[in-house]
Order: sequence, then structure tokens, then C-alpha cells
Amino acid sequence: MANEEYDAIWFGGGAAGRFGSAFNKALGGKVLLVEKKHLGGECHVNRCAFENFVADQSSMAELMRQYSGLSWYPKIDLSKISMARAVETYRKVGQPAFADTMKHQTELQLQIEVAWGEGRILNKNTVEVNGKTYRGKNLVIATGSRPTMPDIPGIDLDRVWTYRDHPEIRKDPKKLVVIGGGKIGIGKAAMFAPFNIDVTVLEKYTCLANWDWEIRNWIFGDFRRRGIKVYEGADVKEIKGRGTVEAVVAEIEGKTMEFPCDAVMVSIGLTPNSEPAKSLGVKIGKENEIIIDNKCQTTVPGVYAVGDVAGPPYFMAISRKRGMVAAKNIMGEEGEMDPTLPLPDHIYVPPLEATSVGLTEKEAREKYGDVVLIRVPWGPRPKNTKPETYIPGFENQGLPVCGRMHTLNLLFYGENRNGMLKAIVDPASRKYVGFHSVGDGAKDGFQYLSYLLKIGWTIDQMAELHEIFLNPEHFIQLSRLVAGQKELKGYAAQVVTEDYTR
Ligand code: COM
Repeated sequence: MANEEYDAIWFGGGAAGRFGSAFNKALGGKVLLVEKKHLGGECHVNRCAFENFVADQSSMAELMRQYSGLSWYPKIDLSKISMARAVETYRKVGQPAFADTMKHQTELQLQIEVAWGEGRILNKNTVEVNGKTYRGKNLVIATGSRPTMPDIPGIDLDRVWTYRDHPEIRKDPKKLVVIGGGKIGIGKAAMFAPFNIDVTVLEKYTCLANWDWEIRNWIFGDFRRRGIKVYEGADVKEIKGRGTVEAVVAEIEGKTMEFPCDAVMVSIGLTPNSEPAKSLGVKIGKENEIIIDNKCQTTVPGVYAVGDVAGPPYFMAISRKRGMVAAKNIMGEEGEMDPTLPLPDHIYVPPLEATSVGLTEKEAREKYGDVVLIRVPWGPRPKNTKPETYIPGFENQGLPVCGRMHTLNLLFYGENRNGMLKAIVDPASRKYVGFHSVGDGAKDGFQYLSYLLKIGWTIDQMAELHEIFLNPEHFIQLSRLVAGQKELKGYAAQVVTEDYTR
């Protein structure tokens, strides 16, 4: 028996456990972090950091396709671009480098004691790792989640992937079927397509159902332009193949359809890894999540659960904050999750990214009636706009750019890789209620926009801020254009974006 007694044993070193234990230590607690493999959890292996890398690679691939041979850009041999080669680089460089960084920060910089190995929970105060037992006053379960798998024939075939298999891909598929059109599935579809891969998305209900219609519309329009096929209302029945995947069978509008493919990416959701804690008698919910209260306490006193294992929303920010909240309570401080701070969301659609925070236009209209839209639309160049062509050969007049100029490319109003921007304002209070963007780099700003929404930021306050032009989200200047209106009406006219969702 070890004689040490920790204030808390943090069981799992992903985003929730790593940040929670660090915060716990910073508050003066004595902590132990138990981790079997990767500090930082799946982030650098196959989730956030990896996805950022792949989104970058896909952006490069997409831009090469788009601009090869245009302006001063050399003609590029597009047959050589490869997702498998891209992820091989990440496996060899990105994963070990990130793993070192996590270890360095946790063990060296923060001096957090880590018990490396597969831990076993003996009771709510005792954990065993590699034959050694550790005792703590509190136990925090931070065991994360795993991909949810549908119970259909063929799910065990070779080349049926989830996000966990993405870094392990050794050979590019020619035809990929993505099952599930949520933000992971849509992101995967957008990331694979630039590598000469034919992609089809099958979604049982509605893709990105909780997103603003205009972002959904932008993504549908973009996918159509790039040849990515999307089927909503597609009930997948079976994955066919002899050893390896050969087709996906789905029922769509009463008809059975077969989609030939040589790989499948399953992205229908996440299942919390609550199994290691079940013996403690904590209450488990219907998604297999550990039920917690606003302080991240489970139904067993002295046992907390943080991160994905405590159920949705499955966001890294929520994981880390749950860790912080549990740490405060462990140390006898007040700490609760704040439901009034809107959660920003984000999807990679290389070379751009879609970002949202606050209410969608539909939700805003339901709540506030006739809201004002501060909006830069996108879509086909209006028919009567001159000149129709700036330079012959430049498809739809976009500047060949590869950075945050993308967002401004929309000013040229061509239908290449233009983004879109939309702020929603309640005219009565003059407060913003939602922000939405497709562009490059805007997600940084959205972290802070979330707080401005919480405190009830007005269009008049926004107009007083300093912008650094060219910035990836132009809400300051776009709002300032009309903020002088005594009775807020917004822009004199709104160009209607074409509907691509049908
Ligand atoms: C990144 C991993 S999501 S961690 O939060 O830095 O541990």
C-alpha cells in the first residue's frame, strides 16, 4: 500500500484530466495523473492537433488544384498528391513531437506526477497502476470517449474506418463513403476530397442540423462545386465486401441504393468510456455517460467525472473546463459550469473553416422577431454586375490567394473559395445574438465573440473597437457601416444567396 494521500487522483490524461490536474495543482492540491499512453489524450494522435494538420494539408492540395498554372503559379502534377503520404508525415513527425511536448509541459514544466500505465480503479479512494496502489481523497474519471459504431452487417470489414484510423491510412481510397454528416463527417469529406478522392456523404437525418442555414448552404454549395455528393435521409443498412469494403447499401426515400467504394469513414457520434467507473456505482446515462451535476460531481460523493466521459457536449473546451470546475470543488472553492457562455463551434472545410457562436438566424427570428443581419453574402456573381470578367481564364474572378485573404475574396463576389459573414442583431436592444462565418482564421476571434455575446455586446460598442485590417472576421467594420442608424435597420439591401441544400 502506498502511504501517500493525494487530494485527487485524475484517472485519464486527456484534455480534461491534464488541464484539471494542472488547475488542481495550481490551486495548491497534491495530485496524481494516471495515463496509459498519451498525455493530451487523442488530440495529437487522431483528433484536434491531427485534424489541424490534415486540414492544412488538404488546404494546400485544394489550392494546388485550384491555382495550378494560373498567374505565377507553376503547373503542378496533381496525380502525386496523397492523403496517405500526408498522414505518414504526421505519424512520423507530428505524433512524436506533440507527445514530447505534452510530456514536457506536464511533467517538467508543471511538475505533475504521472503514473504511467493501465490503471485500475479498486474503490473510490484507491487506484492501482502497474501493481502499485495510490490513495486519494477524491477520484476524477477522465477516460474520454470512443467512436460510436452502427450495428450493421459489414461493420468489421477492412477499410471501415473511424477518425481513429485516419492517421493510419497507408493507401488513398479512390472512392470514400462517409457515414454521418455531422461536423466530423462533413469535415472528413471536405478533407479527403482535395486528394483526388471521390467522396459521398450519407446522413440519416439532416447534415449539420444545428448550424445556421447559410453555413449549411455554403457547405452544400461548395461540396456541389467540388463534386462531393451528399444524401440526407439515408438509412445505411449494410457495408458489403469480401474481406475489404466494396460498397455501402442505404435506403433513401424508400429506395435501396448501393454506393460502390473502397473505404468507409464512420462518423455517427461518440460513446463515453464510462466502463472503468461502473464498479463505483456512479449513475450512468443512456449514452453510456457518467451523470454529473453542475459541479462535475457524480452521484457518488468524492467521485467526479470530466470531459467526454460525462457526456455531451463533446468539445475540448468543455472537457478542459469541466476539469477546472472539478478541481475547484475538490479544493473547497466555488466552481460551476457556466451555461450562459455560448459555445463556439467550428468545422474545417479546407481551405476555409466554418465557425459559429450564439443563435442561428432561425433561432434568432423565433426569439426576437425581425432581426437585423450584418451580412456579406456569397454565391454566383449577380447577372447584371460588370465587369463579368476581370482576367480571362480566372474562374469566377477570385484572387488566387491562400491565407486570410480568402475571407476578403468574397468582396470580388466570385464563386470560387469565397467565405461568408453574418452577424445577427436584435434591433430593439441593439445587442448581437449570433455570429457565423466561413473564412480563414476567424475561429480565433470567435473565442472572444462568445464572451461578448454573454455580456450583451451592442453594435454601438462594436463600432468603437479598433480593427486591424485585413482581419479574418470583419464584424467591427461591417457593423460600423450601419451602427449610426438611430433605428437599426441594417443594410439597405440583402442579396439572397442561392439555395444549394435541395
Ligand atoms: C489538446 C490536449 S486537446 S490537451 O488539452 O492539451 O491536454
